[in-house]
Amino acid sequence: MKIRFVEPGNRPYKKTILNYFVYDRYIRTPSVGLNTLATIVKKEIPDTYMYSEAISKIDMKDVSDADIIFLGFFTFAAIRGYELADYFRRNTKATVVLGGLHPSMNAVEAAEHADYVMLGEGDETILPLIRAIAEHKRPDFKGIAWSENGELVSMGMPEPPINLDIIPDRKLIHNYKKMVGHLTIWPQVHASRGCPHNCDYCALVKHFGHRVRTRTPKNVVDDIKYSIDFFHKNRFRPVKDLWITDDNFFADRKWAIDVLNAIIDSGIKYRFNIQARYEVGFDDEMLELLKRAGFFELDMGIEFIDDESFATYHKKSTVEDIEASIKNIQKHGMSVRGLFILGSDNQKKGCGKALADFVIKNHIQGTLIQCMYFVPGTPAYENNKDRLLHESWDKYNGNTVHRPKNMSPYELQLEHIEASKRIYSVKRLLKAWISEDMVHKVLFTGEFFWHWSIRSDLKKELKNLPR
Ligand code: B12
Ligand code: SF4
Repeated sequence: MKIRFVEPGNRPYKKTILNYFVYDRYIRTPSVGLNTLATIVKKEIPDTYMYSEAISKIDMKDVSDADIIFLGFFTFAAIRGYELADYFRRNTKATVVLGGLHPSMNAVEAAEHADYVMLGEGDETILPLIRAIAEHKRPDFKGIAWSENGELVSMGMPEPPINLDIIPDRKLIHNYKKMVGHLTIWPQVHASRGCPHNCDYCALVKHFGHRVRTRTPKNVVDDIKYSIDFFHKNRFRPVKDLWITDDNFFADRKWAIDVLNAIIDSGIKYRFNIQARYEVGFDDEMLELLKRAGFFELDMGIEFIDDESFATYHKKSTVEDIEASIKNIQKHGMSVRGLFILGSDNQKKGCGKALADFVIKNHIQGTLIQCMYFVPGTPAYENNKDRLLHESWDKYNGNTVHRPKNMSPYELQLEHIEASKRIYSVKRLLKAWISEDMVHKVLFTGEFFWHWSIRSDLKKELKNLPR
């Protein structure tokens, strides 16, 4: 049996010098989730391999005689995902299966482009599905859905997997080793799944659930070691930075402490960044451990800079707490990257400038700004779906895609551009070179050009937005 995994790219890989420096224009980091599933399958089916359009073209000749083709994607890559799935169904004899967050939460839509849609996480249902297909049996068990006469037949969500101790085999991804010299590709490790919170707009908590499930500290450390080795062995790579991508690493405090101690005890000398809610900024013991383990940056899902917006979307935060938390993290010698949403129902014209002022005032040393969007399956979507401008999913990557309450879509896009322009001004670039440490000089320079490319895309979209 021959199995191929394919990760569609929002902007499929194209050979260009820009790939070395500019990250978002050509999304570069391959999916850890799909790589995890390929690793599980490879243990039973030797002829298993993966292509990610983040880093290479798909070898269509190789994929064309596969027995099963699995495609996995998030919302921003859904249009390309469906295009590839349709192509494979037309031009190969393979059974085409879609999975991942977007197909799982939009099964009715996804089932129109596939033989099967896999719901939820897939780790424990993928091998039973392969066996059923091999035996020409209907996979009528939890976690599988398909379309029959235009209607969705769904077997329901599967139980979330508990044993997550799988180290993704990076060698299974075509050309990955060759591409790790690029600065825009970095090692990633995902150590836990699930979050106890309930933010209205969050698709992740719908997909992974409230129950926090963790990998053993040893397995996490082994993955970190392997990942660092994969990136540095026989490769020149000056930048050392590994991203722990968990949505709420600190939700299980005891486990988080065990993982940090395991990193320290392992003697790994590397630089890490990690996603975090603001509460960790009040946990001095955790901050000290993070610093000792080599963490230099906390990526904080701040989202809004006004308490009214937090209340509207049930995000348990206050601006006062966030600012105090940032100060304490900085006091412990780490920097903060802010992840923000613009365009809440409480925001008005001028929110772009206000966001930039907040970032500058609090010395936030990196940002990701996203215009508000609502993903099917979330409470925010149910309450606001009639306000979405379209379902061109490839534009759900920072652009305005909804009608904000207090400004027009065009105006919101301008606010996003304004925030980015103020934060990443030439004046601030020069200032970074005078006053920041070497790591942040380099980071700010990279982000300066990255935001330049983001703004150029945001400007292109302006003509399509209602004024
Ligand atoms: C790493 C990451 C990135 C990386 C790489 C993405 C990649 N190739 O995977 C980079 C930095 C490039 C990135 C960029 C962006 N990202 Co991002 N990113 C993440 C992050 C933090 C971790 C992804 C991860 O490793 N997850 C862990 C693995 C285990 O989960 P998984 O991939 O979902 O896979 C599991 C299951 O879903 C399932 N599965 C997956 N595929 C398949 C396929 C089959 C067939 C089956 C059966 C099962 C299956 O099995 C896996 C194991 O159980 C997620 C948050 C998150 N927790 O997922 C956000 C996330 C994916 N990003 C998000 C966003 C919005 C973006 C940006 C648009 C941000 C921006 N404004 O620029 C950009 C998109 C850029 C573009 N080109 O358009 C959103 C997407 C929301 C959505 N509805 O899709 C997320 C969910 C964050 C959030 N808080 O909402 N991102
Ligand atoms: S805290 Fe983060 S991961 Fe948890 S529900 Fe809210 S947005 Fe989602």
